[in-house]
Amino acid sequence: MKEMRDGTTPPDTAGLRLSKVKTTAAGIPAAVSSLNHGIRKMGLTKTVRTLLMVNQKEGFDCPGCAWPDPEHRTSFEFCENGAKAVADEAMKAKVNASFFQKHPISDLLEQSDFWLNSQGRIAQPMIRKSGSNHYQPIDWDDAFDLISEHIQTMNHPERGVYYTSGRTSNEAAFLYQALVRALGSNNMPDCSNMCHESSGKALTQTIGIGKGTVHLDDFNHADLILVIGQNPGTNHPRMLTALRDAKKKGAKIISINPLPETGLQRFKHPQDYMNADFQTTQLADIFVPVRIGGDAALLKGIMKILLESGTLDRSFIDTKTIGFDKFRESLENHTWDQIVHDSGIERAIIEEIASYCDESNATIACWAMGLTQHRNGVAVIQEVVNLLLLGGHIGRKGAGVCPVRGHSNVQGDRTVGIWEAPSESFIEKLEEGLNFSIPRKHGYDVVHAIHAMEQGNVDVFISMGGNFLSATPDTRRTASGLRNVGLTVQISTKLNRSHLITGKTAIILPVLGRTEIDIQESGEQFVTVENSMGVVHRSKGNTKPVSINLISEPFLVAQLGVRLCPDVLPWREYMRNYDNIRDLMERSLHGFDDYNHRVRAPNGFLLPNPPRDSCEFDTDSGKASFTVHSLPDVKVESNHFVLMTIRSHDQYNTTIYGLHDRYRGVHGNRRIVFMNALDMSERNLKTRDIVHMKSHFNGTIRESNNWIVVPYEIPRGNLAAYFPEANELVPLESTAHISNTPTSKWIEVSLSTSEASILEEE
Ligand SMILES: Nc1nc2c(c(=O)[nH]1)N[C@H]1C(S)=C(S)[C@@H](COP(=O)(O)OP(=O)(O)OC[C@H]3O[C@@H](n4cnc5c(=O)[nH]c(N)nc54)[C@H](O)[C@@H]3O)O[C@H]1N2
Ligand SMILES: Nc1nc2c(c(=O)[nH]1)N[C@H]1C(S)=C(S)[C@@H](COP(=O)(O)OP(=O)(O)OC[C@H]3O[C@@H](n4cnc5c(=O)[nH]c(N)nc54)[C@H](O)[C@@H]3O)O[C@H]1N2
Ligand SMILES: [Mo]
Repeated sequence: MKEMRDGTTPPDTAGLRLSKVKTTAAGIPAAVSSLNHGIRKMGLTKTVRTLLMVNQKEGFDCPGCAWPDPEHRTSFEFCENGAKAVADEAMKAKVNASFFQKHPISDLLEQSDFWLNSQGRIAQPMIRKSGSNHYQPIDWDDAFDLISEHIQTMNHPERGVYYTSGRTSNEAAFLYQALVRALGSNNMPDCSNMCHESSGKALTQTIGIGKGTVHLDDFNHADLILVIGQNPGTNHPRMLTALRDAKKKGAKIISINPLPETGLQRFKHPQDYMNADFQTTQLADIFVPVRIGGDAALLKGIMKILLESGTLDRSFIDTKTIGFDKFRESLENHTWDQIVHDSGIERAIIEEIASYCDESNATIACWAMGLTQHRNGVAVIQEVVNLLLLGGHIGRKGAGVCPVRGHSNVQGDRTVGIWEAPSESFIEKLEEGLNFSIPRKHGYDVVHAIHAMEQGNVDVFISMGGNFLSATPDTRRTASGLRNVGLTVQISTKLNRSHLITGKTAIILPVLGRTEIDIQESGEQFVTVENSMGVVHRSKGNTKPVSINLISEPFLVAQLGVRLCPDVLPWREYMRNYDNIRDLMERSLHGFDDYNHRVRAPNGFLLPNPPRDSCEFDTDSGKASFTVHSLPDVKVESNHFVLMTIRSHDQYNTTIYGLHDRYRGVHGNRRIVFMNALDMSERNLKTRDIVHMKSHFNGTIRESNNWIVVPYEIPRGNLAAYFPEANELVPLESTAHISNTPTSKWIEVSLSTSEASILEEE
């Protein structure tokens, strides 16, 4: 047998087309693109029927992002990229036994992520037996028995690892964590470890809750909205509507980002054309092209000015916070030279931003992966908190922190217990409801799980959704770790690379998606989810499942429960009627009183949020806390670059819908490295030249060949490439302090061409 690919994506450099970078987001092209994706994958009738149920009160929650729904909804509560997510899930093509018979695993590994995903919905359970190069069908019962046997024969409960991606409903996630804890471990890494973990940690320490403190309506009352390290035009398109509405009411918007992302320039809501409104709205008042990793310096600069000449909210600082004096002193240690150098932003611009901050009576700070995936991810978010605390912008209408979540239920999954490091108060409440004792020892997060696999300490790995191989850092190492595992189980909807790089035995369990009708013994079921702003609401699919062989995630977990620990919970009751799961959740979680009743309200209900509700802080001191941080070291070797890995407009994380990064003008190929034109000419590089990249970390080197250079408006010394192709360059050990999140936005790299290594050595 020929040697299998190592889990990285094939480095194909053909087919690239470049067009002009777009300056207006959404508009007609977005509406056309939604329909195109839908009709191609689902057909016309299903497209119309499905899209009209997205985010409706009686419909399903969009599997796209976690942006909240307005109270008064139109029939058009989805965006271009939400429509793509829906079409991608509800597509008609199927991956079944004959597909796997035709395609050996070694061949599938040579295909692109785009090709793998376009093959269709996985339609029946499959098994790859040890040593085989093919998947073959397996019955559901046999699959459950085999998984249970593997778990029961582990030497220790900690040899099992149970990953969760963020689409899992509250009900499925709650049962899953109950099962894992009944088995005796907290080994529950999740996608959040690679995503907003830094936000959760930063906010819990400073304001006593690991979530945002604003509501959608706060956007209507804000004077100033900071959008830091986030590309909403692509990743949270419905946020642009909120920004536009805020703007119409007079809010100012500042975008802090190394790239001039299109969505933050001009915006046109596709629906406006129906009202014959052809105006576009300019969103960002100031675009601040910070250098990658320069946000901490920039924020310190802004706060230095505010402390010297701004108006502080003294009564808020005195009564609601601690640590102000130390914080004030610490800012004196940072010189303007360093601030300007590290941020890459001139002092005059920093002064302008500070004056916007000073004039605002209600500031919202939004951020996403541009802040969290850095070594100082926790610290830099705490600088954002410092900035808001100076003006009393937490617990006030129109103001607060707004970490914009990714996966549509990633926040809910954490709320209901998908957490490798649960707090004591969480465990105590859980024990009250579940009636068995919960292990205290913290489990593995994502990075620790990969280390454990590398060391041969994992026998069983179960993945509730997601694509662990491609989403995690250091692809080759993760691949060899996964290959060490005895049994890997992927609970999935679509084919991805984690089905191809597996443990010795591998099982694929296909499940119903969000869009599909879920019928159990007691009738049609709905599930619940929590959006980015703490609203818990229902989600109910309305399309016929793509295959009769699919089961729901809650049903699947309960089936494992019946086999693995039949006596601890009445699992069959949970399969029969999800209301029974929700009753159990009500007894086991804080804030879920009267769950079954309250979640049936048309807009769901709000979870408690002390900072927002009553300006109270559940910290040791009972106050919000200023924190002091030194500036991160942003130096790299001369002639090295800092690389960030970003999403294109045509992907959902590792799911590649298509090859058009429309706003950035890149089409037909994803193996791109964006570079400043001056950096290119200094190195004699032309557009479309092929370069090789090496990443450097603590004396270790990772190599990735064949990247196409594309000039772009990006700060000098910075580069950008797409996730997940560039993950092979992210060192497993390079993680954020405290949150342990991989530093996917800060990778030190050098470049070379095939002809010469001058680029590196000069
Ligand atoms: N269509 C679509 N929607 C999605 C997703 C998707 O893949 N596709 N993914 C979902 C998920 S799970 C998540 S977490 C979110 C992700 O949403 P985002 O965080 O918006 O996604 P990224 O592409 O990772 O973009 C990060 C942004 O940070 C900027 N950036 C990078 N480094 C720095 C820095 O040092 N400082 C600053 N200020 N900016 C920086 C980049 O230029 C980029 O604009 O989107 C969610 N929604
Ligand atoms: N270099 C780099 N790495 C990153 C990031 C980055 O910016 N740069 N971002 C990180 C972030 S923010 C995140 S959140 C992670 C994402 O990591 P994951 O959540 O693990 O990855 P996804 O690509 O979202 O997972 C896609 C797969 O989920 C399955 N799926 C989809 N819907 C369902 C469903 O309803 N049920 C089930 N059971 N399965 C389903 C499909 O099989 C699909 O192939 O990646 C992280 N990795
Ligand atoms: Mo994410």
